[in-house]
Amino acid sequence: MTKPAKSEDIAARVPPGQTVVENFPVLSYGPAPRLNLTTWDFKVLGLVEEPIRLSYEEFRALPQSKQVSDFHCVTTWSRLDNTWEGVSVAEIMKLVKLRKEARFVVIHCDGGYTTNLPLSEFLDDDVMLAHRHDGADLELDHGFPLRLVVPKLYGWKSAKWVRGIEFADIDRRGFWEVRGYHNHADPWTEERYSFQEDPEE
Ligand SMILES: Nc1nc2c(c(=O)[nH]1)N[C@H]1C(S)=C(S)[C@@H](COP(=O)(O)O)O[C@H]1N2
Ligand SMILES: [Mo]
Repeated sequence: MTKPAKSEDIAARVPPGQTVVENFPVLSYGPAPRLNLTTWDFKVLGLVEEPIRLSYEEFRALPQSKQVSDFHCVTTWSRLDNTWEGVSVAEIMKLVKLRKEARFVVIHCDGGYTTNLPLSEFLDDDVMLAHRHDGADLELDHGFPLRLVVPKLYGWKSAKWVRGIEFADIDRRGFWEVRGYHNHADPWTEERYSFQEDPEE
């Protein structure tokens, strides 16, 4: 058995204004999109030399990895020690050649949700495309068959029902980023709302 973590160790992992939950809340704008795995595909497009399109079988055949990370939703819940299984961003990047102008990423989801992040943060080694959580396939409401996991940023960057990754030279705000949420979303500095953004950036 693993030694129980001391409460002060746990406290150091919880960003300001957050409360740890043991359950796994569902936070979605609208219902889960209808899923059809026979027509499902995953695309990498935008500023790459050759865009790619993978079927569900092709995506599931990619090399797998597993990571444990904490998850922080801007609505103030944090869920610690999530075990995610899926495909690392490094593995996806082996399939394409980025153009040098690429500096930002837009994640496209079934149902029209999008989110944006800087290329450097997308390429962080803890970012992954997950299809399993805590030892089981993702539930539909948690993003099955595929979601992004970005542990260092608030949960709305961890897009569910991902269908495409687009590389761009300019930053385009995603679904929540145009509706008042912060463009960057660092939970440790409480980058919650867009009015907090530095107008110089
Ligand atoms: N496609 C899509 N992805 C999404 C959302 C959404 O509404 N649609 N909500 C985001 C928000 S605000 C959070 S906190 C997390 C919540 O993930 P969970 O529902 O698995 O807890 O998903 C994010 N990804
Ligand atoms: Mo959220």
